[in-house]
Amino acid sequence: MRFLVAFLFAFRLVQICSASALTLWYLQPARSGMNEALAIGNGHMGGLLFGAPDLEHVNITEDGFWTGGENPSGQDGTMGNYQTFGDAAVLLPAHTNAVNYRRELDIGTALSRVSYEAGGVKYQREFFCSHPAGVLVARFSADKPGSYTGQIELRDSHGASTVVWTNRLTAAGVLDNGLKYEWQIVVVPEGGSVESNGTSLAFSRCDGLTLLIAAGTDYAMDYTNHYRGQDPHKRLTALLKAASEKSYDALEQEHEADFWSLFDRVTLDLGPSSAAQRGLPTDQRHLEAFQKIDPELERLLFQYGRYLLISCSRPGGLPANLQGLWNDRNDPPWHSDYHANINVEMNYWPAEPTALPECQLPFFDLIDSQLPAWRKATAASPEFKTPSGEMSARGFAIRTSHNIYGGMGWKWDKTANAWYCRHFWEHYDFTRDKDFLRNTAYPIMKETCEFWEDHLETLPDGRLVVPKGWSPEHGPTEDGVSYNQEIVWDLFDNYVRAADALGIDGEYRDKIAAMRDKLLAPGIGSWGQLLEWRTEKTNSEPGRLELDTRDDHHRHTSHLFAVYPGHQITPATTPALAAAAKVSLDARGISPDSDVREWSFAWRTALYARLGDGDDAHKMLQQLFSGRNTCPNLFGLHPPMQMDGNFGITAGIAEMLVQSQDGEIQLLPALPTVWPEGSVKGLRARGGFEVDESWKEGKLAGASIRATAPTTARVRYGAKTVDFSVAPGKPVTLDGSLKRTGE
Ligand code: FUC
Repeated sequence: MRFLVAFLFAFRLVQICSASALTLWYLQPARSGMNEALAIGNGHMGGLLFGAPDLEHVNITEDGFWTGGENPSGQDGTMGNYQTFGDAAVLLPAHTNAVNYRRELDIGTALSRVSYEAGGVKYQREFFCSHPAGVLVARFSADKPGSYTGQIELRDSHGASTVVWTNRLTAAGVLDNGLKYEWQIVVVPEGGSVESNGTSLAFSRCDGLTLLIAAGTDYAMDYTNHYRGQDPHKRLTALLKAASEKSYDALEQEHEADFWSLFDRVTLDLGPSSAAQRGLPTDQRHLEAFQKIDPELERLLFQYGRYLLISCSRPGGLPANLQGLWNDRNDPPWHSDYHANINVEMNYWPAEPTALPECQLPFFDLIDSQLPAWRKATAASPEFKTPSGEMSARGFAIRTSHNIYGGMGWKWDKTANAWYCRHFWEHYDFTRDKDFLRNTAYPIMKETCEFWEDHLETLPDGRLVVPKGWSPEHGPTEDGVSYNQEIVWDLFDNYVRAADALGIDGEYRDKIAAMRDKLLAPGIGSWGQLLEWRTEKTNSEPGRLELDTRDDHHRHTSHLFAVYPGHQITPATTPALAAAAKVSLDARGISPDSDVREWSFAWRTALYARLGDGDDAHKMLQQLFSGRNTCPNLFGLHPPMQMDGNFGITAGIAEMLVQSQDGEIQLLPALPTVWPEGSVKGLRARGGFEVDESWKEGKLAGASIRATAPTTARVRYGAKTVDFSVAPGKPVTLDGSLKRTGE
């Protein structure tokens, strides 16, 4: 038994030491929520932590808390907004003139802490948001007894009054759309006393306090019941009862065990930073890293995307929206909604390659729950008359924005339906979960193929085009836009592979394969660029960006979808188109006074990686550290704050290290010269593979390939390839020349 305790202690020590390098830390409290506060979440409920000594406030959100409804008009202004519950406030009037202040978020353990000294007392706060317990936990402790006197308020953002009962504060209400919501704070004192003082709880001379917070609504991902389920009261009360019957340590241990079961699947080492860099608070450090490479901060940025995805997207909940899970206002930018023309897809780019496949399930669940409303809206829209003039009868289309009630807003994004299908296919391709493919992915992929079978138009030369498409958010609406063509190609190609994997629908599979091969492919323009539209533009929209010229620095690189996330254009299989894509990508540029945004850099990191250019990929990554593209809390900054870049850069870094879109596992396909040595463990590759690799002096030092089922693998490093069989539990290890070792 003693050995086990010693081992666990040592293990925890190692975790804390390695985790400490994965810590965001600051020497002052947060002033603004979305830009400075530190985020914790359990996939459903989230907290933003501000950390002021005399007033801790925890902004609370929960993923189903939306106004709006099915919004049949499709008007952007009537689709509703993601809401915030408001703030749990802990007022500590005596905690002024604090010294030795530090606030931190340790993403290796998903714990946030605040420490300071005031009046000769050392104070500590610790916060986490537990997935297993379903509550947010905040613990206040001190090195002297009786040091906590103050009050706790529940500040509801919709003005609901607080009901106070012994050690519990509750606020509940109903939004204009009929959604019921409730949140509760239970206070567990250590010593001292807690009593009601009308609409808040007063505590006096406590040695410490633990707050347990739960929040929820009666939202349900169920169209047939108008997206309503059970009143949240009983569920929240039960969660808090169960949590209050556990010790703080027990709650923390079960939280950390749950978090580590996902987070610890992938470790990354990009080499050492300097002691000077490690000694900088994060709000200063990231600005320096924009100028001078900081490998440990780049590693933290990679793991931050995984931390945020685990914290805001867990099975049973709703997917990450434009702000992930967090939101401190009831009229957030772009509704804090799901944008279908790059943003929500980017949120999920890291899920499969960085070993978080279950974090993508909420995206599939939401899509599935919205389909009845989306089909209805599409069938009713004159925008989707078929070439023969019929109203759309099969499948669905999506507008650029959507909420959680089947409601959509702004312009239709013609091929977002096919882009969403790519995520279902990728989940299968990485996990090789045949049941998921058969029961979940294949039906929506086939339905969307049928939609495009009905809607594609045929040019006189027999090539197929998407009619009246648009390259998001600039340029004309016209037939044969590259973005639209590439996404439908991707859908058809993935559908063919899905039908082959299941061995079904051979006749329809052949029909779609033939249509795929007839799709108009993107062309190459006069200055060697990949054409964004069917014909090269020689004019520019009055007052807007140049189109199709070297001065077109638009934030979107939609015409490069086929390079990433798609796989139609690769240096190996389509060298001319890949070279043209590079010309277009280089032309988009990185000038801060252009239209480029934080998520643009994430996408461009992945694009350069796919084109085998590690140094330019790293150059894009480094842009993210500038104060123009990243907030002090390392959230992406559009502006305003937006989270897709946080997820996208994690995927982009993974793409620099391992790729698998060409039917083989490519090791170090885009290693930048600024990462001369390092290692990564646990990345996933299509085909059900897990990949470890290390490198020294910029060259592969070794790799280990594991499989979740018996299969064969082809591994590539540079011009060399090796083929071998892999079985579960029998990893294949290779040296830097791809020679098998350890046999
Ligand atoms: C798309 C982008 C914008 C922004 C918005 C949320 O419209 O073009 O830059 O990211 O989504």
